[in-house]
Amino acid sequence: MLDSLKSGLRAAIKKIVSSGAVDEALIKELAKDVQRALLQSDVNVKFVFEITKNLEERSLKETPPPGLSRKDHIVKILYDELAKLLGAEDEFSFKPGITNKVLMLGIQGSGKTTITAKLAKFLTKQGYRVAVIGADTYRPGALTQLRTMCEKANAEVYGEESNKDSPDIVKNGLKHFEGQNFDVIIIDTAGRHKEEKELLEEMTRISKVANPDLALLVIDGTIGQQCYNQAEAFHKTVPVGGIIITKLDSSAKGGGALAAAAATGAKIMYIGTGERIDDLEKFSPTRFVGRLLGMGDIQALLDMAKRLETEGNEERLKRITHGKMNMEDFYFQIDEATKAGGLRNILENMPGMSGMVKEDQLEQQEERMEKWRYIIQSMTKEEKADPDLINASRVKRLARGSGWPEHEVKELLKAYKNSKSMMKASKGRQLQGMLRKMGLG
Ligand SMILES: Nc1nc2c(ncn2[C@@H]2O[C@H](COP(=O)(O)OP(=O)(O)OP(=O)(O)O)[C@@H](O)[C@H]2O)c(=O)[nH]1
Ligand SMILES: [Mg+2]
Repeated sequence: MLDSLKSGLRAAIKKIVSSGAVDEALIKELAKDVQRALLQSDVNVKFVFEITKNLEERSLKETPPPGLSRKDHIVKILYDELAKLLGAEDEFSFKPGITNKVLMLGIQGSGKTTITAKLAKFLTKQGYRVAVIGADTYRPGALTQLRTMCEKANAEVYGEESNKDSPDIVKNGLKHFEGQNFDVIIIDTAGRHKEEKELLEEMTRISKVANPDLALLVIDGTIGQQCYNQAEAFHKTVPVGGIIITKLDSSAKGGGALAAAAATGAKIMYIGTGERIDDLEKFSPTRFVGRLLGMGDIQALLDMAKRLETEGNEERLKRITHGKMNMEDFYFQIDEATKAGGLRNILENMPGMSGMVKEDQLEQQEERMEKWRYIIQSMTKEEKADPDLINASRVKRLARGSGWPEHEVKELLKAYKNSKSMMKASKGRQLQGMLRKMGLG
């Protein structure tokens, strides 16, 4: 998926990471590389320039937060700017106590019928009562296709084989389902390729009858740049409340996804990743961009950067880097580094960090953390503030209190002392340095 964009962006990042010092020329070069990669993947020119302009300006102006190197910070900015375009994650907000009407929009073959069935199943599984209306009077066998697919979702389909008046079918369908306490009614519509004007007019008429609570635009992820105009045209006709991109399992260019989101201001909510009824994924902008940049889910790194940015932690980092770390600071450090579920993945893929963290080491570290958590909990306030107080008899007490043997307590104290003195020596500004000093590298 998204191969050319992926390789273009990754090459750009690699250049940054493998360069010597970061200077203006290098940042400008990065912006150019990113520009080229995005344009080649059919992202709309306007957005390409917006992204790269922000990337350049922010990279030159902003100081990296404590814990992130300049290079990592630039990568984070690139990530931010791409994710910003896609918006935050969006979820259905169906109103309780009423029947929410969802109108599907999209051109021929975009995947409306498939998505209708996928959503019917997905929402039913979430506990919603879902019904479907088939209002495609163009495609031969449209209703049969819809019924066959919706059978797998156990959703009732209303349709009229011989009626050619789609707004009329919608009206009759809504009447048919009235009073049956459905939470959601999904209306599958026709798509026509060439006669866009007629299609949009038909959607206007259906929309008047249906008065939808949500119009979902279904876009074929393989079509690239055309996405923008298509999305814009639909949005002008019936305001689009959410976007679903289909066929992202094939060799989609993916830039179109960015473009469609930008054209309507609506969020991409779900993606179709195959022809089977369960091939529906919730769309996550962070994961999408993370995948693009080859960093797995970058969210954990961002969360950490955010945590490190907060004031309290700055104090803490000052203490740590000045060799004044106490036991709680020590614990905080390892905890940050070992929020490994997400971090593991990120560190592996993070520019400049790949190969640094080995799987079994992380696992060992997680186990050790678990023990240390108990031991530290058994310490008094004074001991936490000044671990040097912990003499042989206190070690015995801590071992008893935590349920771990004495040598584990001693190992914790040794790791703490090591870390403290090495931090002091290195002034450990960088996360990378931090991890290595703690024995993770
Ligand atoms: N690989 C893949 N194929 C898909 C996906 N979604 C839909 N398709 C296929 O794309 C084709 C068109 O899908 P439909 O759901 O019929 O599209 P539509 O928008 O209802 O088409 P019209 O009714 O003609 O407007 C079908 O062959 C689907 O199996 C997907 O996520 N991945
Ligand atoms: Mg269809």
